[in-house]
Order: sequence, then structure tokens, then C-alpha cells
Amino acid sequence: IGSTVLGYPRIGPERELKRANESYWAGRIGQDELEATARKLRARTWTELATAGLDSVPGNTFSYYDQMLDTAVLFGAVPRRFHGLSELDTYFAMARGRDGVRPLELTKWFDTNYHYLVPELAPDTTFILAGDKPVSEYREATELGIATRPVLVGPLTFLLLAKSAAGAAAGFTPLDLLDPLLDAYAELLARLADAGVAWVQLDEPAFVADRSGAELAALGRAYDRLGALSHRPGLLVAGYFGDFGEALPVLAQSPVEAVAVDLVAGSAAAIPVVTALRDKTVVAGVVDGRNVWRTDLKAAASTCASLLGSVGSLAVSTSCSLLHVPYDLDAETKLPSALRERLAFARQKVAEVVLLGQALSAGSSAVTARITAASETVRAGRAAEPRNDHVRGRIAALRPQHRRRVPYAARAAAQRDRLALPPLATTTIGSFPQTTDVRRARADLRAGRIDEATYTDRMRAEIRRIIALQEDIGLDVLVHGEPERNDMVQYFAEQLEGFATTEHGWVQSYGSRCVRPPILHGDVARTEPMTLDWITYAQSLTGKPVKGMLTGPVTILAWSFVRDDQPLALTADQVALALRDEVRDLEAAGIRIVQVDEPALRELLPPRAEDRKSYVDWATGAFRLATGGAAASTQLHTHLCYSEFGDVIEAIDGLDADVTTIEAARSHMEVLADLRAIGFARGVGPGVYDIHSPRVPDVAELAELLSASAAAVAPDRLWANPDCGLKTRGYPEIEPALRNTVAAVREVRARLDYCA
Ligand code: THG
Ligand code: ZN
Repeated sequence: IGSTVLGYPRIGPERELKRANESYWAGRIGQDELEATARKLRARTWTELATAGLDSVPGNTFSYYDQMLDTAVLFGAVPRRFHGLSELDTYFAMARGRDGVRPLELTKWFDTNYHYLVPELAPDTTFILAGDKPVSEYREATELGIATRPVLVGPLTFLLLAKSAAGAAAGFTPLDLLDPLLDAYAELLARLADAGVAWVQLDEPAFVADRSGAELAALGRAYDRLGALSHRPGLLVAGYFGDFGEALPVLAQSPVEAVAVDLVAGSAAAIPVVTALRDKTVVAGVVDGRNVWRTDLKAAASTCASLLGSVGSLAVSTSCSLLHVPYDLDAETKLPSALRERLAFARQKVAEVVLLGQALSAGSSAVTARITAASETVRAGRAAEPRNDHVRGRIAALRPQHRRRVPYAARAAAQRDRLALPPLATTTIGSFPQTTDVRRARADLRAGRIDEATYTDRMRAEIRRIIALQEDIGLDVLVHGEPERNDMVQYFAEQLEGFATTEHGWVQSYGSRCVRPPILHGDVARTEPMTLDWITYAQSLTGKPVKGMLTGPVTILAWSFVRDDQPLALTADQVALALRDEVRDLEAAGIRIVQVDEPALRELLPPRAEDRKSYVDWATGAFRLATGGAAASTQLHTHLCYSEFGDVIEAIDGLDADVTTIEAARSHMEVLADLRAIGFARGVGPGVYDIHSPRVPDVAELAELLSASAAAVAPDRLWANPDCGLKTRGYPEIEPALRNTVAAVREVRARLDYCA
């Protein structure tokens, strides 16, 4: 295999696939044109990777939407509700839904910012080799003279990430379907061999998390079986985002020819210990596929060299697919040159892998010189990053006495006196729909078509409208609506020292949706207030409390590319300190409630249980550093997205926020039960309706939900709110939904009075 990468971005350097998909969905282009764009993107990727000098070029890394969806469709796992459309439209219906048919669930791909579609499997799901995408894309590349290595989601990871379809028999788990699924994989492997494929890559990242003995045994059984096939390509099994752990000896003892390991998130320590690897090819993932820093090539080369004696043969690669980084640093012309020198996007990372591969195989003095020079640049660049000793000194002095000193019960009393809110107080999460006028004003300012004063006038007009609407609806705690924010992380990154933002650094988040994560490269510092003017303006318009809205330190880290030269905990504290100063400024300006959102709290949770405590410690520590300067009478809110809280429920408690609003429209009562189980005794607002759907809930259903909740949580601790920000919705949906919420709350309050 020599040198390779485990995968590549596919949205297109100029987001061509996003545009083509969205045009196809809108009916502006036909299937032929969409397919032509896809073919062009694939050809461009293969040609680029082959020309760059990789020994093995990954194939089947293209996807119209998502690789898990591709796998489900490839093996015919299409739930009945999607039947009856063309092949492509069935595929997109599974991704996006269609009239009256809900799509597959979307969820996080491990601890990345990528989201995959969750296959639904039932005892009667029958797998067949229904498609031939990996084969036909292999042939397509062959026509360009490039022999690719098709990349597939491995059978275990596919099943472990799938869910039981609603109504599946109790006790059924997708893993029960392993044998029939392996039949279909076996057929696919035979077809690939027929087509001339030399190697396939089977991705099994599910095994960098803790797995049961039964799951590890299933892994062994699966690869024994696939390995025993007489007619098949060579098998490379890839694990990334951490260490293979106990799965490594299982794979080493199976007949697979090669194993790819992540030596960035994981370590090389286990490799010499697993002696069965002496007959295998080990693909060493030494170039970080998830972050944008140039590799210290000398260190990477020496890691590789240290493994040479322990393995049959060694290849060099990225730690994971390059899907998680932008395409090309060369497109960024406005980044400071000292920072650019230290960065590598997908194209640059491919060049690093090629160079490392050359060092391993030939090791000419010219290659060695380039590696040494690159390492020196990286090290010098890091060393030259200015340090902010003031920020570092303040953090050292604050910790660990930075927390709120007054316990919750006393804070709650002080806040009751100051805010005098009714039971079942109503609020929203923060953002309001972003109108075209608002987007245009931001774009006009950026392009210099309007000046700062005109921009401020337009935003203030929008804030006036949003405050007036909320007063008219009758909400208790108001927000300014965030019209000035493009993205809840980018907005802060643009204002903080230590961050850079890119022009073209798009990374696929899900389907056609992308984000441009900021780059956190240096010590973080706040030079001036970031949100104060907008919030105080909004507060000046109303007597009701307006919430100050901030993004929390963990989320800012989770959605940025973060420096890797110091512990995340320290970087998080620097971000937290900047937020702490903002909280104090808001408070001094008379803001009575501040919300610090942590929607990504669960995302960064390490895959292995043994690493979780230290994560929860630094994550909650940073949040408490950000919020701990607030007075007892200032009410601190936080908001968390995604409904699976089991794993972080104690972390939520550890945040010590006065009020926590939670995305929970689908399992409202479960969340309350979970919170009760740990004795959670602070304010809580489980979302009363799902903002991801255009559906407007009616008063009766809202009232029923709220009165059931009021039986579980004291009404003075219970909040009524939608389950997430309203940014992606339209006014025709949110206005009636909020009016119905207020009406339902009034009904429930009246009943509570009656009972009392
Ligand atoms: N901000 C950031 N990261 C995120 C989210 C976010 N990660 C998780 C989650 N939210 C991902 N959700 C989305 C939702 C919408 C879009 C992207 C990710 C989206 N993007 C626009 C697009 O692709 O057309 C581009 C947005 C832009 O112009 O900046 O709609 O909220 N950082
Ligand atoms: Zn949310």
C-alpha cells in the first residue's frame, strides 16, 4: 500500500456537489446533470491523488449525501416507507424525507462534526447486493488509468451504528443480522475481485470505543469469514478516532492482510506487543486527518521507523479520512503568512503522506532534507506564536477559586426576588429566523456596500421588530434574536484574538450543509466586549428581562480547528476567561439573565469510558470558569442540543447552571426522569416542541405535555420553550407555535392556581 489516505472530501473545492444537489432537489437540474457533476468531482479527486504520488488511491469516497446511507442502499436496507420512487429519489428521500414520510435519523459521526444517517434495521430486513456503486466507481477510475482501493463502511460498524426500526421485536439488535450481511459483503468482495480490485478498505471505527466481549467476538468471526473467501481483494481494516484496543489482536489474528491505525488520536504502543502483526501490513496514520496543522514530519517519520521491526510491512497514511478538513490551503490568500506556514489542508496533507512514504521506502538525502526543513518550520512557527502572559497569569490565579460561591438554593432565592418570574416561565433558545434582509445586510457590510452605521441601523430595526413580536406574544424572558450572527462559533472567533477564519475552508457537516470552522491558533483573548451593544440595545426596548447570549467554551472548541500544542483543557480555559469577562460586562450593564450555550457538550465525549472523567472535569471546569464570575442574582442559563443525554447527565449537573434548556421534543418525559434520577434540582426547560420540523404544535398537546411535566418538576423550576434555536425556521411557523406555547402555559398556570 505504501502511501495512502483513508478518504477525501467530496463536496467539491467550490462546493460544487452542494450546489448540484440543491439544484436537483429544487428541480432546476435533472439527474443527468447531477451525475455529470459527480463524475467530474470523482475524476478530479482520483487524478489529483494519483498525480500527487500516492501509491494507493482510495475509491468509493464519493457520496451524494452520506457513506452510511450509501451502505444501507447498497445492501438493500431501504425501509418500506421509502419504496416507490426512482433509485436516486429513494436515496434522497431517505436522507431528507418527503411529503408525510420522515427521513432516517441524522446523528453525529463519532466525536466529529460530521453527521451520518442512521440505518433502520428490523428482524425481517433482508440484505442483498442491491447496487454496484463501489464496483462502478472502481471501473470509472480505471478508465482514467487509476487503480483505486474502494473504501467501504465495515459490516460491524454498519450494524453497530444502525438502530432497530420502530416496532422491531424486543430483544432484537442489528448485530443479530451479521450473518446475512456478511453474505452480501462476500458477494460484493467477489464482484470487486472480478473487476480487478487489489485492495479494499473496510472502516471499523466503532472499535475504537469500548465494545463488549460479544461484539469483539463478532468482529473476529466476521473477518475470519471474509478473510477465508477464496475470491476476494486484499483486506485493509481501518480504525480511527482512537485506539483499536482489544480489537487490534482480534484483527491481527484474523486472515485480513492489513490494518490501519490512528497514531494521532491513538498511540503506537500496542503495535510491538501484538506479535501477530508481524505478518501484516500496518498502515500508520501519522498525518492528522481531522485538524489543519502541518505535520511534524520528522517526528512522524521516526514513529514510522520505530514500527518497522514489529510489522510485516509498513505503509503511511492519514489518521482518518480527510473528509474532516477543507480542500486546499492555496485558496486562502488572506490568512496571515506566519499562520499559513503552519497549516495543511487536505491537498497539503496528501503531499506530506507522499513525502513520508518516500522517506520510508528510499530515504534519499533530498527527502530527508525536506522532512527536516518542514519540521523546523512547524517547530519555529509554534515557537513564534505570541504568548499572552496576562491571560495565562489570570487563569493560573483564578483557578480553582473561580466558581460561583453562592449555592444554587440561595441563588434561586435571589433571582426570584429580582426577576419575579411566573411559574412555567416562557422563553426561546436565542436565535430567530434569519430573514433575507438580515443576510443581505451582513453580506453588504462585508462587501463594503454599506457602512457600519447603516448596518447597525438595520440590525437595530430587526431587533426592535423581534422584541415587539415577543412582547406581543407574551413571552416572559426575551432574546434579541441574533440577527448579527452568521454562526454561533464563527461570530465569537471573528472577535477574539488567537483565532483566524477562512474564506473557503468548507467542511461537510451533513448532506449539502457545510461549516467553515475557525482556526484557534494562539492564546485567546478578548480585546473588547463582543455582544454588549446588541444586548443592551434590546434590553433598552423592554421592561422584561432580555437574555445575554453567549456560546460556551466547549462548543467553541468543538466547532473550531484547535491548536494541538497544549492540552485542550488549557485552551478551553482561555476561551472561558474571555467569556467570563463578557458575562461581567453584561451584568454591569444591567442584564439580569445570561445564557451560555453548550450544544456540543456531548460531542467531545471520548469514545472510551476511561477517558471520560477527565473530559467532563475540564469541560465543566471551563464552563464554570466562564460563568463563575456572575453575581448570585444573575440567572445563568445553558442550552444543550441532541437528545441522548445518558452519558453526560452528570456533566450537565456539573455545569451548575441555574436553568438548563434541552433539546427533547421527542422524549420530553424521559429527560425529566433522567434528571430526576441524579437528583437534578435546578431549573430545567425540556423543549416542548421540535423546531427541526415545520409542524406547529396545538395548544391542547402542549398543555398536556406541560401539565405532565409540572407534575414531575416544581413549576417554579420548570420552563416552557422550544427545543432549539429558531434560526432555520420561518416566521409563519414560529409565530403560531410560540403563541400556542404561551396559551398552553396560561392554561396550565390557571389549573395550578386552582389546585393550590
Ligand atoms: N455551527 C457550527 N457547527 C455546527 C453547527 C453550527 N455543527 C453542528 C451543527 N450546528 C451542524 N448543523 C449545521 C446546520 C446548518 C448548516 C451547517 C451545519 C448550514 N450551512 C450553510 C450551508 O452549508 O449552506 C452555510 C452556512 C454559512 O454560510 O456559514 O446551513 O451551527 N460551527
Ligand atoms: Zn439546540
